[in-house]
Amino acid sequence: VAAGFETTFAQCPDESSLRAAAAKLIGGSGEVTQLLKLMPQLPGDRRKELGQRANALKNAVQSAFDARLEGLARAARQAELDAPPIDPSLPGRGLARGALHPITRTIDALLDVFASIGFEVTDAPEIELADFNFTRLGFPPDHPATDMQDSFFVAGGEIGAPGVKRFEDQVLLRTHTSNAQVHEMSRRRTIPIACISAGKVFRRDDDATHSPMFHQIEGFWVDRGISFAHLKGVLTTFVKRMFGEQVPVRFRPSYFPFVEPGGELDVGCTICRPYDEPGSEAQRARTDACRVCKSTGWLEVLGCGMIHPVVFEHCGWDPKEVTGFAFGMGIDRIAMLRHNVGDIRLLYENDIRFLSQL
Ligand code: FA5
Repeated sequence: VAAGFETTFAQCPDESSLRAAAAKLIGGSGEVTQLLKLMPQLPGDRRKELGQRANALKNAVQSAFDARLEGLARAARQAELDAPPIDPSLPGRGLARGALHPITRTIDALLDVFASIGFEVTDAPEIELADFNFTRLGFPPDHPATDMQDSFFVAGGEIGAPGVKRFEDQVLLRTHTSNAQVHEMSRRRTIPIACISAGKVFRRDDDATHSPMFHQIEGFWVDRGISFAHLKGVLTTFVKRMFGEQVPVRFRPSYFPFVEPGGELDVGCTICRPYDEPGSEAQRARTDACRVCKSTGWLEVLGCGMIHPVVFEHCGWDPKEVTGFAFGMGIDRIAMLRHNVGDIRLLYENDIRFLSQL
């Protein structure tokens, strides 16, 4: 019975054949198990002796099985360690591909349109003196935007810090890209000047349509004889290229300290006004229900106007010799419209599940 089990176990090449061989001996109906089941039928004096031997055999089989199982596991581990470290037959892990942020794509599209009209792309600082952000643009010192409540002043850059005695010497995060106008007009001495400048701006705002950091694009054109007609022509061309030929445009009067006259430009709501059926019943119903334009049918896109004579004087130009127009718009709003995003803050949470949908 059970002769040569050590040899049998040693010849088993893997765990499953070893387990099968052991089951033939010490499994539920294995040979050694059967033997043990016979014990109660033996006469008393033989039972003790044979019982001890059968149990010793069972323990020997179990120990041989355990030893071989451990030997097989050790050999498998050693084979793993001895194998080449890389398995070139495994499929590779895909690399996640990055993409430009929707705000960056919108900035690129806007700059492209103005560059194609002939505007030069320029940069202006995000950390700025109140002089360039407010004073030279003709903001009166008591204008609400100049207040601590509305703008982020840089620590150590407030009045009272070393070298900061006057309002205009204070340092703040720029509240709009209109500082680009001041830098370019103060730096350059030849006309024409036609520039476009995009970047981050900062205000103490925070809700679904206002973020403390957002993006603006500023454009301006200075030369002899620039008129409001040039402003309308350039901005209408821009809107048609950006939003489509059929989109309606309107100019409304508005106030900014650095332009006179000043205005705002609205485009027909891109959500509720399809332009093939203007004025129809169906379109009016859609506009009445539209939350994006608050049922007005119009979306405010930018502020604009003729550069104020005071700004020319502050930047070293004679307003009797040159005129110009300027405009500034919020880029985030345009990105929200292009991608139908309801909350501006989603654009800055960098959640890949959101961004990958745009
Ligand atoms: C200005 O900032 C002027 N500098 C624009 C200008 C330039 C007018 C040149 C005339 C000539 P305003 O404060 O309205 O204007 O801001 C312009 C746009 O920025 C707004 O229409 C809006 O789209 C966007 N905007 C303003 N505040 C926020 C905010 N907190 N979050 C996101 N977008 C904002």
